[in-house]
Amino acid sequence: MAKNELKLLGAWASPYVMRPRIALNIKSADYEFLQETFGSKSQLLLESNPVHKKIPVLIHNGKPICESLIIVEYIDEVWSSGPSILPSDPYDRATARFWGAYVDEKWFPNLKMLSTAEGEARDEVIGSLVEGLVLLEDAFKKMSKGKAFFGGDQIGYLDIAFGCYLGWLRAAEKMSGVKLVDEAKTPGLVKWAETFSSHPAVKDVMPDVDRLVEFGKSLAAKFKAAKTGS
Ligand SMILES: N[C@@H](CCC(=O)N[C@@H](CS)C(=O)NCC(=O)O)C(=O)O
Repeated sequence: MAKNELKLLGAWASPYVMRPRIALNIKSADYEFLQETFGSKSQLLLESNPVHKKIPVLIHNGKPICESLIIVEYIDEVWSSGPSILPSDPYDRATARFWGAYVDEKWFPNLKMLSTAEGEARDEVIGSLVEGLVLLEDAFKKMSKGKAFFGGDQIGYLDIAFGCYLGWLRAAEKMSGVKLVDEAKTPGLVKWAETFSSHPAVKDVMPDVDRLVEFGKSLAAKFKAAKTGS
């Protein structure tokens, strides 16, 4: 049997790093978690991801794979005998990838803006975030078909792609005092978020919300200082 030496370059607070960690847990694959120090990049990271210089990077038998959702797909293909992550149906796969791209390209950037936006801009950001969650609620209804996850009975690609943001979503709610996922508008997502967070493949890698809040505050202070040059 081929050896499977696995190293994951990451950091505890990164939502993107959570993705391969959950995928590897689903496949029961052991790996060495090498955490980068915030604010600096290790030589191994620079060598392994010279294009983006970002985490996560999975190094499988010495070969680097970059970009979190590409890593998740790679894990699913290589550990094909474990529970499937991508749907087997091509249309369902395309739909899951569509919403995965949506959360990364449209939804999460707004969540990041929530901490710095003020006045009317802040209202707009909150409006866009809630609008996005309502779209995701609708996608959840269609994709889950009454089951617990976007992927049906089991955690799948979109559960991982969107669920990795739950820690930061809760931290953002706490820091801003705005409830974004609520029973009235997104009851399906409320329940899904609970089920997802307590899943055995997820619960140990889901970051603590208070720790994220502290980390978020220190990041915001750094960005502010860099902006004002103080
Ligand atoms: N599209 C990338 C995003 C990865 C990303 O933004 N990683 C952050 C940590 S959360 C990072 O490495 N940032 C360092 C930098 O931007 O220099 C993915 O999905 O893997």
